[in-house]
Parts: sequence; C-alpha cells; structure tokens
Amino acid sequence: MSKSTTTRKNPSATVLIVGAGFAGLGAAIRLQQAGIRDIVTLERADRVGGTWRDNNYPGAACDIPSNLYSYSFDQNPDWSRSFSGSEEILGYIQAMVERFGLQKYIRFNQNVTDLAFDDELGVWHATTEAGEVFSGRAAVMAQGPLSNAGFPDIPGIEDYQGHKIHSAAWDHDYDFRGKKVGVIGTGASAIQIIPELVKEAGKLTVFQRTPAWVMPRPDFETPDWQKTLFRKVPASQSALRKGLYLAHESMALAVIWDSPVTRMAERLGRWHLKRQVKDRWLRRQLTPDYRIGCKRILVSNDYYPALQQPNCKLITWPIARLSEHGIRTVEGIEHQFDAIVFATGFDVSHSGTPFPVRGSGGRLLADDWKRGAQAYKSINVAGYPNLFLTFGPNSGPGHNSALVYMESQIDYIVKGVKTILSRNLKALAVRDRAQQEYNEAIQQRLAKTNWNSGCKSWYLTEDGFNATMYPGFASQYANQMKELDLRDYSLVTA
Ligand code: N01
Repeated sequence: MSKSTTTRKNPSATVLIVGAGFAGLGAAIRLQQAGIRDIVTLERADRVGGTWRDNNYPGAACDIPSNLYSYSFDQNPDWSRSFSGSEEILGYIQAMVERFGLQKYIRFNQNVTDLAFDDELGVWHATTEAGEVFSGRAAVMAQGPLSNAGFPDIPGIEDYQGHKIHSAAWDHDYDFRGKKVGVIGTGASAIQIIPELVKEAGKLTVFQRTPAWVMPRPDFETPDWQKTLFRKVPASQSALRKGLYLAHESMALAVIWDSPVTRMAERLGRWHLKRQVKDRWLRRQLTPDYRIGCKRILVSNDYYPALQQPNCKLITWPIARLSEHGIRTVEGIEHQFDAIVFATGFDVSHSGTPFPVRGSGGRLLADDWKRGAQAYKSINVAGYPNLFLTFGPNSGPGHNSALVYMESQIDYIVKGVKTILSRNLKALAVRDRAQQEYNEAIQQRLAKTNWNSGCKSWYLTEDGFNATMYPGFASQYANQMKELDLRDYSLVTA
C-alpha cells in the first residue's frame, strides 16, 4: 500500500469491488439481494459499462444472442435484435444500475493502483490514483480480462506519422470518408469493423496474419409480438434462454474437443466461405489451416462480402514494419495510409496482474503467477484470503455466454462473503493443496482440447500455457461453483 501522506482513508466496507462492468455490477446486485449492502465499487472511468463502454467501434456487437448475453435475474424483453449492438448492451448495463439502485455503491474516477491484504485486521486496502484508500473485509476483482487496449509489438510502430486508432479506444471524431485506411487484424473486433469502414473509407486494406473460421450469424430484428409475449409471459423468455443455452452447450462438442461435431462445424464454415466468396484465390487466402475452435470462432454475414467490395483489398503478406507513411510487407511493398486501425486485441495478462496485488505476508500475486496464473475454481488464490476473482484463470468460455460463468462466480462470491460474516472470519483462505489438485486436473483436461492443439491465440502464453479457458461445458463449471466446500479452505477467526 502507498505510504503517501496525502492519501485519504475511507471507512472500511464489507465488500470492495474493483470495476463497474458486467461482473462488478452483477456482484453488487447479488450481494445486495443477499442483504449485504455495505459495498464500495471502485471504477476507473466516469461511467459504468466496462468493455461495452470502451468497445464502441462501428459495428461493435455481441456474438452471443442477447437473450443469453444478459443476466438471468434481469432479463430484458426489449432486445431489438437477436444479437444486439454494443450501444444497446451498454444501455442495458446502465439501466441495471438504475433498476437495482447501485449508484450509491460506485465511486467513479478511482483507478486502483494497489490492492493489499492486512493480515492483522483481515482487511483488503485498495489505493487509487486519486490518492484515496478504500478498505473491505472481502475484495472482488472485476476489472475485466480484456480491459486494456494493446498496440502490437510491430517494428516501426512509433515511426508511423498517420492516424493510429485502436479498436478498443475508437476515435469517433476521425472522418474516414475518402481516406486510405489500413486495418491490421482479422479477429472478432476486425470482422465487425471492416464491413462498416468499407462503406466510408476511400480505400480499405486489410492485413491478415491468420484467417479465422467464420460462421453464419442468425441475426434478425425482434418482432413486436415477441417483445409483448416476453413482457406478459416472462417464462416464455426464460424458455428461449434455456433453449439458446442448451444449443450453445452442444457447441462445446465442436469448439472444445475434436469430435465428429468439429468436422460438421468445419464443413459449415467452409460452406459459408464458398457461398459468400466465389473467387478461388481469395477463398484460398481466407481458408484456415488449423482446427476449428483452436482460436475463437467468429460469426458474421457481412465480413466476406465487405472484403470483396471494389474499394477493399486483403493482404496476406506478413507485415515487416511500419514506416512513416504506412505499412511495409515482407516482399518490400510499402502501403501508404492516412490512418491505420489496430484491431489487434488486448494486453492480456496471463501471469501478471492489472495492478500489484499483495496477499498474506506481502506476497505478490504477479510473483506467484510468474509461471502462469492459477486459482482454485478460477475464483480464489492460495495466499490471498478473502479475495475473489471474476474471470480468473481458466474460466474463459469458448462456446457459451460469458455471463453464465459470471453468474455462477458471483453467486459463489456471495457464499464466500456470507461465510466470512456469519463465522466472523479474519481470513477465508483456500488451501494450497486444493488449488494444486484443481489445476492439475484442469491442465490435464486442457491438453486434450482444440485450444491446445497447435495454433497461436490470446488464450495461450508464449510458451503455450493455457491459463485462460475452462475445458468443459458451462454446466460443469456452474455445477462446481454451487457449493463452497469449507474443507478446501482454512478459516481464521477474528
Ligand atoms: O483480438 P484478437 P480481438 N501483426 O486477439 C492480429 C472478445 N471480443 O480484439 O490471429 C499482424 O482475437 C491477430 O492475428 P493472429 C473475444 O473474446 C468479443 O479481435 O494472431 N496481425 C488477429 O487477427 C475475442 O476473442 C466480441 O495471427 C496481428 C487480430 O490481430 C477478444 O475480444 C467482439 C498482430 C487480433 O485478434 C479479442 O478480439 C470483439 C501483429 N503483430 C472482441 N498482432 C464479441 O462479439 C495481432 N494481430 C463478444
């Protein structure tokens, strides 16, 4: 914790939450519903929304249907489409704050720079950039795994004198009309941006390093009768949600493991490509040479058509470097641009932490995670009592809604906090052995998954360690979170 004499100390709360995105707000709601109202949520920005506040590039939308990409305890009958755009999702999150009266818990413009556990008091202290200290008996890290835009490590990136825009920090003031624009990346963000940019830019050049598997997107407007039905008979929306959930669960058989369903999914991907791209050479350039599921599967109906617009060109030569005026590819050609869009992903911290996290005896989480992040059920870390992670190690979904995983984590957090309070604990500390056994099993299961089958993705560290994904069905994950087994924890009473 910072020793600055100018830090202002706030009264200790029961629960300290870092981040007011989906996870942080969901945690506040469930804690409140469980009667725990002494909550402080620290948010680095001046608005709620997390990734949906920041990712507002043209075309930003969710690739999971809205009826599933929302909380089961706060269903929205009014989604305008099957796959809603980022603005509508942000609106849902903002309305959630109103509906559940969460404003009183949130402290905006409080960027946490240090989180430290006080063994004596059994309290977490969060120091913020604004020079304040907030404390809580339990701390919830809900800052999001994809919250920091990352420019890639391409030689010459500083030399480029044109306009640089990252997908996660969009410059809405830049006028793309008639401009020569380069896009680096063909991942989930890029395939949403490209169809929109191609409508505006004079010339769009897309730099692809690895082609993605792209599937058709069953996106349609919600008919009014359906909204009325959902409002009048909420059970009908729950039934649709259940159906979508089960359909996505079945996709695990294609995404996670190599099975006959994987082959069927690959056939569907190839069919989509062949149907939308008639040119054989372009089709060849866009055909993935790795197993489907290894990288995130993308869904789009307008990406391939956008690439075939007369003002769009796909470049598959590797990038050698950025120059003053553009991008030079390895065969020696310089492509000059007014602006370059980096749809190159995020700074994903596989072993580090977003800020120093100091546990029992001052141990540093970044040190403990030097050889790869590990946690017990992705939520607790040995040596860091009363600390709960959301989207911690190995809780990433590849085939189902992130919010399903998040809900089960949040409910587990409520159980943990209730245990701390009802037993008056100074420390609820997961045992090393329990964490080790859990992770051995997870890594053994991961070794047999598509994610670990040889391609490069942000799921893996440079040396191939997968600290990101959960190797099973969402239902398996949720089931293991149903019970807080005190045999796996040591309890220190206050
Ligand atoms: O990032 P990515 P993203 N030179 O890492 C390329 C979520 N998300 O922002 O594949 C050249 O997927 C890189 O190439 P390669 C979702 O979880 C969700 O698109 O590594 N190219 C790739 O093509 C997703 O998984 C939604 O060879 C370089 C691209 O940039 C996660 O966010 C929407 C490069 C990066 O793709 C990240 O998606 C959007 C370099 N040096 C995002 N470095 C939903 O719909 C990187 N690339 C919910």
